[in-house]
Order: sequence, then structure tokens, then C-alpha cells
Amino acid sequence: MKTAFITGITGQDGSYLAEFLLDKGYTVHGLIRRSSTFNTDRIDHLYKDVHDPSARLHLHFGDLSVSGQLTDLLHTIRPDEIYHLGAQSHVRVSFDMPEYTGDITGLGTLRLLEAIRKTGITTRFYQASSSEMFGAAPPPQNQDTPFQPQSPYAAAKVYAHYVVKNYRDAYGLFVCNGILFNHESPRRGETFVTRKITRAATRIKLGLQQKLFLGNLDAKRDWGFAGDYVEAMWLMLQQDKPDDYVIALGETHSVKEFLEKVFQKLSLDYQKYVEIDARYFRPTDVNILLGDATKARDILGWKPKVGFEELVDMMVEADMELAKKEKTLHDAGYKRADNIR
Ligand code: NAP
Ligand code: G4F
Repeated sequence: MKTAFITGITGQDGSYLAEFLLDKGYTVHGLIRRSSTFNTDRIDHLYKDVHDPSARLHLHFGDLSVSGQLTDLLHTIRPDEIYHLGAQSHVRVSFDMPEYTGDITGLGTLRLLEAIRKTGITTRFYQASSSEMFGAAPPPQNQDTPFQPQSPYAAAKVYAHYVVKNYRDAYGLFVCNGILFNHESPRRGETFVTRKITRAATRIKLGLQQKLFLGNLDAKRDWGFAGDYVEAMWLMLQQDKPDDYVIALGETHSVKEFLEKVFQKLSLDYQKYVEIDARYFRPTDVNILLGDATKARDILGWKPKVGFEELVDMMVEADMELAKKEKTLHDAGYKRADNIR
């Protein structure tokens, strides 16, 4: 069976992809960062003790800033497929940490491509490109739409995207860019807007939180389900030829619409709880993203299974379960710090 190497395995997409590949019988190796607190929550359910001979998930400490170590890991693991999902992935944070974002989100990709080239391994490589790269380009956006990046994050992803294309042309590597539009899930990081909203609304419903502070409510995004999008990553690496694809649901909704929908589902009036806080505005934001995934549908045969309404339901239900557990803890004296989110 095949062996895969995943960077960013502890993130939202990494966890769904690891699940997907293990189900297909792959042996999966993941890169994880040393942290003083546990950062493997999203993959704990997949992990078996290393002493268990049936264990097919292996974790390696490392960092995308250290090229020699990435080279050593690829040399030892010799993966058939590499899914490069690791990144400083928060757009607002990229304005606070532009240099770090350029290093990890941009140069991290180059380090891996160089590691492939230097080890000489035969492998297939997936780059997590982003719809954020389209930036100010008018919708709908597809793989031929010129990029107009509006953040240090987007600029770093554009760099990575083009270096992938260059290594494909210059060295004949099997490398693909998946330009994924926003995809969410109950495992979405709590500082991204959809999860921030579902988490807050369900906590408000149970009396665990009073207010929700947000930024630009007019921005529009094409939101799909992360579980569907990791299948597209895999499909790209199963083709005869490497190529670039847009992956999107093909409908766009404003942050305000998402907010209203979530609060309505919980029979709450969002206007009573939501306040605008300028700290969540970005120096430049992306007004509207709407993806055209025709190429992926035609060539990969990719089709999302979860629509926008089902995604909202899934996230509200999962966060309501979480809030209920938290309420039990809260009633027993536990307090979660809201002010750092
Ligand atoms: P995420 O939840 O933020 O996960 C990011 C992953 O990268 C985490 O595992 C994180 O590790 C790891 N990471 C961060 N810095 C690292 C470093 N210096 N060295 C090694 N690993 C590092 O992101 P996601 O939503 O799963 O997205 C996956 C990828 O797709 C990212 O590249 C993102 O930019 C891109 N993307 C996402 C979307 C989307 O809507 N989700 C859309 C388009 C593209 P820790 O857990 O230790 O922090
Ligand atoms: O949820 P967001 O932070 O996602 P954003 O910026 O679109 O980036 C995500 O999707 C990209 C794909 O296009 C990925 F590449 C990237 O890694 C990440 O996964 O913000 C969505 C919109 C923005 O316009 C933001 O200004 O929501 C607006 N917003 C309004 N209030 C907020 C908030 N965003 C956040 N994070 N927090 C707020 O309080």
C-alpha cells in the first residue's frame, strides 16, 4: 500500500485527510510541531501507540522553517505522495506577522520542493493554494483568473503557487496546486469567522457568553465542507498528469448571512449580541470570493456532498454538543477565557 507524508496534519484539513488516507489503507506520516500544550486534538482518535504493530499513523517532530530536517524526513520516509498543508494560515494574523508568514507559508513550500529534488525521490506533491490569492479579482474565479493578492498571507501563497509551477516545468516533478475556496467544519480553528460564530452563538444560547465581537460583516465567501475538499486533494495526485485545479462549492454568502442563519437556527436575534470591533478589520480585505470548479468536476469527477445549509447545521449541532459539555464543566466551576479569542 502507499505511503503519504502530510504537513499540517494537526490542522483542520490535515485531520480529515489523514482519516481519508488511512481509510484507503495508506500508511500516513505527519509533521507535528513541538508545543508546550497538546496540539494533536484533531488526530488523537486516529493515533495508535507506536508499539502496536497495526499502527499506520506515524508522527515526526519538525518545522517548515528547517530545510535540512525536511530533507532527512523525506529521505527516510520516501513517501509516494506528499500533501503540503502546513502554513501560518490566518489572514488577519499575516498582517501582524508578515515576515513569519512569508517564511512558513511561502518559503516552506520551496523547502519541501528542494527536499524532493535533493533526495531524488519519486513522489507526487500537493500544494495547498488558496482562493485568497484571487484577492480583488472579480468573481467568478477559476484557475485562469489573474491573482490580485490583498494580504501578506495571499502574497506568500502566490509565491508558493508559482514556485510549484516552476518546479513542474523546470524539473518535471509531479506537483499540483489545489486552489481551494474557504472550507469549514466542526474542526475549523476557532478564530476563523464561521467557527467563531457557531461557537459563540451556541455558548450564548446556554448562557456561557454574552457578546460576540466581529469585524467586516459584508465580506462574501464561497464556503464548503472540509471533508469534501480533502478528497479533491487526493484525486489531483491520482491523475496521469500534474495540473492545477479550483475547488469550490460555487455559491457565495456574506458573513452577515452566515451570522443571521446561525442565530436564527438557535432562535436568537443576533443584533442583541453582536458588536463590531475594529480590531478584526484587515488593512485590506477580500470583498467577494465565488469559485468556478468546472475543471475539477470535468477532469477529477469531484463533486461536493455537503451544501451550505448542511454545513451550517453540522457546525451548529457540533458546537451545541460542545457547549453542553462546557456548561457541565462551567457549573462545576471551570472557566474558559473568552478574551484571548
Ligand atoms: P490550519 O487548521 O490552520 O492548520 C495549519 C497547520 O499547519 C497546522 O497543523 C499547524 O500546526 C501547521 N503549521 C503551522 N505553522 C507550521 C510550521 N512552522 N511548521 C510546521 N507546521 C506548521 O489550516 P487548514 O484550514 O487545515 O488549512 C490547510 C492548508 O490549506 C493551509 O496551508 C491553508 O493555508 C490552506 N487553505 C485553507 C483553506 C481553508 O478554507 N481552510 C482554503 C485554502 C487554502 P499547529 O497545529 O501546531 O498549529
Ligand atoms: O474566516 P476568515 O478568517 O477566513 P479568510 O480570511 O477568508 O481565510 C480563510 O480562507 C482562505 C481561503 O480563501 C484560506 F486560504 C485561509 O487560510 C483561511 O482558511 O475570514 C472570512 C471573512 C473575512 O472577510 C474577514 O474580514 O470574515 C471576515 N470577518 C469578520 N469578522 C472575520 C471576523 N474574520 C475573522 N477571522 N474574525 C472575525 O471576527
